[in-house]
Amino acid sequence: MKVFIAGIDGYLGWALAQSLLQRGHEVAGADNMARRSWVEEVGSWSAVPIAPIQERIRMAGKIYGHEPLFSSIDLCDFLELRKVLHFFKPDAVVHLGQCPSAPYSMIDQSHAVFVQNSNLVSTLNLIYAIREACPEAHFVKLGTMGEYGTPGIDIPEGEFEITFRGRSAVLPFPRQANSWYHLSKVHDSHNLAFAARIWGLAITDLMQGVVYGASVRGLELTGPQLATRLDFDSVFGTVVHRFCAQAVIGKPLSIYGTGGQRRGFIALTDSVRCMTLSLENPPQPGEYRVFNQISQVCSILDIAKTVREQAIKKGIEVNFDTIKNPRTEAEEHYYQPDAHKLRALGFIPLVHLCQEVDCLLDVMAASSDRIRCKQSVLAPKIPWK
Ligand code: USQ
Repeated sequence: MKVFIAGIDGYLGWALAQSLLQRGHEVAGADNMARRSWVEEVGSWSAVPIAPIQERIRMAGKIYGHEPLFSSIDLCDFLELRKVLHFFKPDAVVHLGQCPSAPYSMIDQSHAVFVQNSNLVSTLNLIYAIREACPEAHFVKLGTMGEYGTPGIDIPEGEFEITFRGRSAVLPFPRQANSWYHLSKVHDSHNLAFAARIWGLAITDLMQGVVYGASVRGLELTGPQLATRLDFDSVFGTVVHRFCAQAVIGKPLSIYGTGGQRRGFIALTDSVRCMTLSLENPPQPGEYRVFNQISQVCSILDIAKTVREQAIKKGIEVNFDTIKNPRTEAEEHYYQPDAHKLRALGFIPLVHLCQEVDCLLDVMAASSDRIRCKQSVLAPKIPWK
């Protein structure tokens, strides 16, 4: 299959590209290196060094026997994007090329506008370019579990059956996102459902939970060319990575509020496997399907305890720091998302949280000098209000 990855230089994009190459798929990708500059803007860098994209692409060609076609375009540049899709004619397009940070979108007015503008425009450009250049292609779009928020009832996969004033219908499940970033994904979801409906595009919208991990089973993600980026700062680092980074440099784990917030989590290995399953099992033309992409649900306190348990085994002492929550979010709540559709395609989670935390602690420990010299970016500085 020919797969075009928008955002091939990112955390998920670079891992997925290598996994697809290893499975014998033909890969092309685009990236404008924005993720590198956003992380630099907030004063941080990846815990593991990563090479310039051209070096990464060359190395991928050497290792997997096929060099991905790479375009350094901005997804907001429709004319360039359209040219690339006309040239490559993919069977599938995966959109991983968005700003993924809730705190970044909450910095101020210009960051909120930037995140919603570039995220929404990139998706709209991709659906228009697909419609024109490769209307049969399957569009796999990365959404987020955060679209649903914490509604206090079970969370279905995208839609649910509702009875109102005596009439029943299957309707989109309400979205109650908690940041301008998460809301950008909500708006995307509506745009995608509409595109499938009017043009017959085949679309998969992945509601992914918090991803963690530095490894992908079956791949050697070592060295700056093959490793995928690993952020730990308070803006682009996600909670598992941040706790592991804090543990290895002897800082207390920054639990926001009570730590009772519950989320769906998934290891990088399993995220890549889920995306691959979606790609290899496309929907029908005109079908817009939503998958909840998580492998387990736990609280932030559970994550902190797991990091502490694994760290203790390595002789690392870990303390907790319960700090005032910079976000406006529920801290004690019901959280029960469905996650059946990917299982029906054959997904069985391979990696358990404690296994990958064990591995992450080793990776972070080997990078502790890089983390220590950027430790001022560990403390959260962006309040929601
Ligand atoms: N949290 C802490 N301490 C920290 C960092 C985070 O307690 O040091 C808490 C937050 O308050 C939040 C939870 O951990 O309740 C998750 O925060 P996060 O920063 O790990 O993740 P989040 O901002 O929700 O966003 C991340 C990715 C985003 C993706 C989303 C999936 O950055 O791209 O869409 O996870 S989900 O959370 O399911 O919406």
